Amino acid sequence: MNAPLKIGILCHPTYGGSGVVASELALSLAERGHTVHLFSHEVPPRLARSSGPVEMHVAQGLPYPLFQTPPHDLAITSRILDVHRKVGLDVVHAHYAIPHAVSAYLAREAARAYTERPAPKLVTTLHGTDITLVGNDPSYAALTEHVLLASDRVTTVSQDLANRTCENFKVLATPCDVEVIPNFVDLEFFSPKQGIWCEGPVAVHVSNFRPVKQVPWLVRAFAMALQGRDATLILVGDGPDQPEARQLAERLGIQDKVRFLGVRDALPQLLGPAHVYCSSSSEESFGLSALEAMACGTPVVSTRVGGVPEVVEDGVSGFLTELGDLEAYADALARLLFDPELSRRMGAAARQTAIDRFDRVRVTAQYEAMYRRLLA
Ligand code: GMT
Repeated sequence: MNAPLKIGILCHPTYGGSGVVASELALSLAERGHTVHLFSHEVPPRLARSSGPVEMHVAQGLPYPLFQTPPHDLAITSRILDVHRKVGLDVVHAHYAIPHAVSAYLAREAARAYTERPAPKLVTTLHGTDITLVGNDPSYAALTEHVLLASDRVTTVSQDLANRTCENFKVLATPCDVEVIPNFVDLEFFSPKQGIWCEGPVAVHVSNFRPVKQVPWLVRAFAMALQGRDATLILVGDGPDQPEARQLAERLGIQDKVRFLGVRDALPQLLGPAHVYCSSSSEESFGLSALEAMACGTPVVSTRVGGVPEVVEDGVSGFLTELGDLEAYADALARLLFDPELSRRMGAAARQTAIDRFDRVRVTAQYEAMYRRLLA
């Protein structure tokens, strides 16, 4: 039998997908008997709602008048070193390259230089905007490239993101040495459920309302899909584009049909009873919220971008439409909103896809196998 591992995981403590995946992975690895330490500058919400045996290290750094904000990425590095010196980590696994791959890289280098234990292996998992918008920006690109090259393993959450990583960072591309390990879902927590409180057809969307999610565009498409019929669009989450989406709903005269719920944890109760989940992003490396909806038995309408086609099968578990094609998107939305039998059938196929390809237990085993290969 394989000995349990000591694993350190770094992530952003947000409702964003990378923090969710990292927290769920930490819990799932702990369930398999490993000792897991999670490092962040706050407790991630997905960890907070669980009672799992993951040791949380909140590292914020000392506030000091010289700093605009305390450099918590350095505090995280320092905390990893403390833990490594005490218990000896086998692996440090950074989620989202900036700044976590850098924090983890510094910790590994310091462990190599100063501690008597073998240094931990460094794994970096890329989630999307960390290399498509942030890590490839000239202000970070050189360092991102360096830490990707220096990682013992780089993984991405979709094949599309692996391709884009190797296009953006050519040093990784001879041949492209990036492993694809897809995102996953807890099939017990995200399962078909009742619980919605509004009458009639329901479309639901969950996001951080950043421009890349195109929420105002979604409100426009929903208005177009209605054509005088009754339905509700439930918007879960919050972020910079929320005021614009709200104003647009008012301008289009559908403010009573668009409900802004803010950030919520009761996602299965909101996703499960909906007739359709809508994703309208201009870019999406995977689409974790869409997968969570699918696991709840809800079909998806999405723009055909990034890794989404690796998750949603057009015509089977939902519909994919070309980016910018408002009419096609509105049409797909209307088909699922106003045809309960189609929504039920595609929803069942969506749940089956989640079971067959994105089961949390199976994907966690893939991560564990990768750690063991590095340590062998
Ligand atoms: O950019 C975001 O939407 C948040 C970001 C994150 O890292 O928190 O999400 C990315 O990672 C998720 C988890 O792997 C993926 O499901 C999302 O598709 C991806 N977002 C984008 O690529 C825009």
